Amino acid sequence: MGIVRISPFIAALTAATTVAAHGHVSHIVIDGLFYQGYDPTSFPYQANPPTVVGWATSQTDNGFVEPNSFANADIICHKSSVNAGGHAQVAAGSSISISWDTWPESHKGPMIDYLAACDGDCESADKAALAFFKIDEVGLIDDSASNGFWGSDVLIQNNNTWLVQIPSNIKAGNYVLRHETIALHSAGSANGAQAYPQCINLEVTGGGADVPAGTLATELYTPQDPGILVNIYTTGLAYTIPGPALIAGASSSVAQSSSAITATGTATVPGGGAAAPGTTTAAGTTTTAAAATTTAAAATSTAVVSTPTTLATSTRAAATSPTTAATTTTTTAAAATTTAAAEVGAQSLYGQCGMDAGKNYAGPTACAEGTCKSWNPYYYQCVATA
Ligand SMILES: [Cu+2]
Repeated sequence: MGIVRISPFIAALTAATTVAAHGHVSHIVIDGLFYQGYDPTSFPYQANPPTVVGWATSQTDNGFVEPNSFANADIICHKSSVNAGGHAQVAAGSSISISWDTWPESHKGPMIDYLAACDGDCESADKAALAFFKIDEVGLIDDSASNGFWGSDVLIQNNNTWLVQIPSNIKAGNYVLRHETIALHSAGSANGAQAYPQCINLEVTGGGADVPAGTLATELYTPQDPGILVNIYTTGLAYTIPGPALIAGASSSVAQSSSAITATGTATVPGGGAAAPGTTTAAGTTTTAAAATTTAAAATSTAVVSTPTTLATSTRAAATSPTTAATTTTTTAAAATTTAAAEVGAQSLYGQCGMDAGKNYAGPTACAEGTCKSWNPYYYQCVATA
């Protein structure tokens, strides 16, 4: 919630959900590389927060943007957003796994993803000029379930993770990914919907020639849209997902699954290479007992450098060549063997550790190297000790 409502009547109606924790995108995974997102609940209080791929916001309470603000800048990349200092590289046609730290079951609504091309680096792009085109949308899936089964329910079922495919037909370049859910539990009242936009800087490689037309974020929605002002507590609801139509070549959604993390990526900063705290070298074994799959990963991941166009061409050419040197071997072992291996000893760096909330993880709880960090209730990982 985060909003003190004026009407006592409405306040009483929504009181049951006011204690639920909202969330934010804690990290993304691209081709096994883990990139930290912006944590609005802790970074604003740090003297030197890390440079990440997620846009900074001022919403320290994990709050939302209300429909009455849909025409102002808060709707672009959340409240008082500031460009992310770095970006992650992704090949057109491949998928990005976007993980929220948590999401309340009561906050039902669509999952929507947009891209906006940056004129130059996204780190310095004018957010008010970003024109977003829609690449993914999932709204009401099944109205027969109690209060419906929504895109947000799929997110929760997939450990608060959403998989989105970057269309293969778009032109290579720098883009802001605007990932969003709109909670509709109070949307039957005027100004009751809650938008939670989350922005990430991407450098899309490969791709085609398409340069889709976009819409300014301040023009995506109005408070009166049928997908914004809507009572979801009715039967026979035909829900209309707000915003423009999907672009040609976008899949409305890809099958949701979780992505294995094999190494930690470092946000790339324009002209500077890897962001602090520097290059990460991973060498270890990640064992997922439930899947009976052992992934041996030895990867050195340094995200690709993008140099501002103000630098000399020769410098740019040198700087934009990939510096990632990764060797990843995946072998599928017999379940008995893998499980036995998983239950003894401590987890290696970048492997899963700890205990997940669903108790679906049966691997090592301790880290042989690094410390066990909780990214969300379902995923703990051995990360390098700072
Ligand atoms: Cu809420």
